[in-house]
Amino acid sequence: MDGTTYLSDYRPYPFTLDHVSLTFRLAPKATRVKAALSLAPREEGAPLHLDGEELKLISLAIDGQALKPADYLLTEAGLTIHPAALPEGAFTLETEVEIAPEDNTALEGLYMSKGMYCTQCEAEGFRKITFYPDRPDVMARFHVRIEGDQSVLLSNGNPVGHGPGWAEWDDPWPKPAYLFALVAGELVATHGTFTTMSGKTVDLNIWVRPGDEDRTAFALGALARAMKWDEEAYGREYDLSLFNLVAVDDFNMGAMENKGLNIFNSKLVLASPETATDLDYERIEGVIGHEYFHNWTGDRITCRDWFQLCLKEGLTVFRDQSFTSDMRLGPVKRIEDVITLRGRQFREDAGPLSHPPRPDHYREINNFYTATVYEKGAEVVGMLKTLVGPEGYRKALDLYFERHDGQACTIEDWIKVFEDSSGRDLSQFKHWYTDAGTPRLKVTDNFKDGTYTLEFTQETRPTPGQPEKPARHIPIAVGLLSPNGDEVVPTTVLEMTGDRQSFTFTGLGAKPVPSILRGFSAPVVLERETSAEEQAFLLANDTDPFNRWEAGRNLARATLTAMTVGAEPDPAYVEALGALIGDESLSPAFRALILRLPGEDEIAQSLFTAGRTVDPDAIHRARHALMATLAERHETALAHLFDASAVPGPYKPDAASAGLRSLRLACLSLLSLRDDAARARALYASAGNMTESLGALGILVTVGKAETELAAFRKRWQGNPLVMDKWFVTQLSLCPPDEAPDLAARLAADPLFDWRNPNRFRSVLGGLSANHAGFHRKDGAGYRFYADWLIRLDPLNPQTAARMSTAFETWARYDKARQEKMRAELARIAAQPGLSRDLGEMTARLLG
Ligand code: 0A1
Ligand code: ZN
Repeated sequence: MDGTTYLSDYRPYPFTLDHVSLTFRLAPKATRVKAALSLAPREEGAPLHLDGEELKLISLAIDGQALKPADYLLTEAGLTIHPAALPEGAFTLETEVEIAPEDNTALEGLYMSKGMYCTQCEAEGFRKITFYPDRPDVMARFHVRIEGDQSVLLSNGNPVGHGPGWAEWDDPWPKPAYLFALVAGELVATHGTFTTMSGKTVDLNIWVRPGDEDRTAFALGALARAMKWDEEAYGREYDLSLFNLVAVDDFNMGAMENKGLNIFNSKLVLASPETATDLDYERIEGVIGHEYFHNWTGDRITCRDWFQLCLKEGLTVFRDQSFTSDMRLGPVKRIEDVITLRGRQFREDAGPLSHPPRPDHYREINNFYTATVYEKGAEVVGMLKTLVGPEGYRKALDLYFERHDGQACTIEDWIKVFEDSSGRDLSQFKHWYTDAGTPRLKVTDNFKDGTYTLEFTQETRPTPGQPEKPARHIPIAVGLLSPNGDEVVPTTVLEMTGDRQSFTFTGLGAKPVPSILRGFSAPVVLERETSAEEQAFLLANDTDPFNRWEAGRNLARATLTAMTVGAEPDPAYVEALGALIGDESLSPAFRALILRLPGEDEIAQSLFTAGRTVDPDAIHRARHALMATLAERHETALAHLFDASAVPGPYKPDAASAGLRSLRLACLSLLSLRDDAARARALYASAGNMTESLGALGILVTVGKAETELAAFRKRWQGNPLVMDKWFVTQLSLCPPDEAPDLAARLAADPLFDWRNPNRFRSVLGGLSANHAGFHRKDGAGYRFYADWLIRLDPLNPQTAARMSTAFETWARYDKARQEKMRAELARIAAQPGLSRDLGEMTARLLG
């Protein structure tokens, strides 16, 4: 395909770049950027190519001598200097360009957000700032001078001087350009310090716009906890004496790990009990951890090229998941992570966008910041840890840091570290990185004369461009329970390497009940013909919390899928759930998870995987009917639990309090089907925190009784855009499906819907697509609305438009009529004149 980049085409850059000196003279419409690059050729006679887009070239010189037009070629993609115009040996290239941050609506490169200057350079945004070898394997030391009249002027590394209207920064650590950052604005800091394990003091600053500073305390604490955790869990110490973190309101993604100057979407920094939910608090801590952990896994050791993205992202997600697991409740965190993995990555892997964690070609790299690279990438790291054990893992990581510090690495380097430190051959394991698709693991069992046999077969369906699927190396954690509920074989990791493989357990008195894939030890779909009684037994008795929850989930999924074609709710499930509601030995957070039914998209996904009809309306009705049955059957117990799980005292975001609130709201969502939403209305009226306000509001929306509360919420929070995002999402995602497309159109006309802001845009479009039956309304109104807005956003912000287009990735699941409507919208987008490369690549792949 035209404009495609291939992994196999990788060549090292033919020059070394030791040092960069940048001077910015800031102005909204005409910022001047001067750059001096100290370069030296690594091979004879190579032309010097520098990336550069949307730059107005003002001047160009080598060693102080201006270049003549015949010395270079300037194109839309960059600047190439002919070899004949280059001196022998080392030289300094000086450029000056002009850019217009105020006109930068793509939010990539240097742009403005509410009057403040900020940058986003990953993956290829630096080339919109200056001419440069914008590739991660070129690592240089940066010196930055900023001239501007803002009170705060920040860049990476250490401050080396400042005066009225200027500041200079020096970053001692060589880094690729994607980690460059600059911020200038009227900002205020919440300040703290952290003493590292070797006794060094680090200054910590959380920078926000004036007025937001009372919502920064949690972020500051989270940063200090992350720093401490990385020392304890990985032996990694921070390596500068200053760590700046800035919140911006206009940001395409969650946050960015720029060296010493992290830039965050403000929704992942700002939190107070009145404005943030428990989930927001958990995410803020997790993302602050994530970006901080990148300092070692991303910044000190970076990626050779963008195909290796999961080298930093998979590992760093794995690290942030472990951090949250240690800060909160480990088993609950694991269940949440698997719900996300299945909801996003399995869905991606089952459709036209399926790709390996390490892809081998792309048109637009920004389209590969995916659930597969991030979440599946993290699962692959988790499997490596399972295979070599916790000590083997630590040994491997120690070797990784020792061997590769300061380098730009590949997945091959990473695997080699595990091979060298463990002595194992991981060549088959590597398929997890290079092959797309979710393996399906079938299992049958047999018991004879005290010997129990588990037989597994694995199969991965073809994915785009990869028809052949060699067997994967799969760690399968298994435990066996005796019929009376005792564990007779504790967790054992079986290693499957063949297409079909058996494992035996001897000396058993009776046929055991197997608990397979404990802790979700591999990202596969487990297929096992099993009875509802056996799942209920595991739900009651399994010692592995993940599989205990999984048994409940299997029961719920099975009964829901049967109900979509007219079956009654399975009593085995309804009764088993009743037993758990009141089980005080289980944590409230865990019980809350068990009480929450699988979402409609998850049910659709499992029907599709099983080759069955996916009818969004039938799924919606089935889910509602099952909730009504549970509510009726367990009303008394739920009411009791609702009363008993009120959290006394002022709001605290800790895991235990959050677990109680989550359980209480799970009870409330069922009880509201019995009490005409009286309890929900009362809770909304009395709630002193956003978790309960929003939880109650969502329940009222679900039962169609939220009019007064929605109006009151809007009135109270209209001045706080981050809170208003919740208002948009909640009503759209939870309203009766028939109403969703029309409501979306109404909300898009609300003056508070500032569609150019990515958070706002996502709140309305994401809210609609989260309403499964609403988005898929038969008449196609949901699809049309959604496509209209992608078309509108694309010329301004292609990256966000392209990301949001994944709402269409599931078209193959649905009936012919819906398929045709979805594809027609994709074709309509694809046919837009001037469509961006981002959205163009997405629609082409989505259409297949
Ligand atoms: N590296 C960041 C996320 C990020 C990725 C791409 C971006 O623009 C295309 C922006 C941010 C992280 O993993 O947090
Ligand atoms: Zn990351």
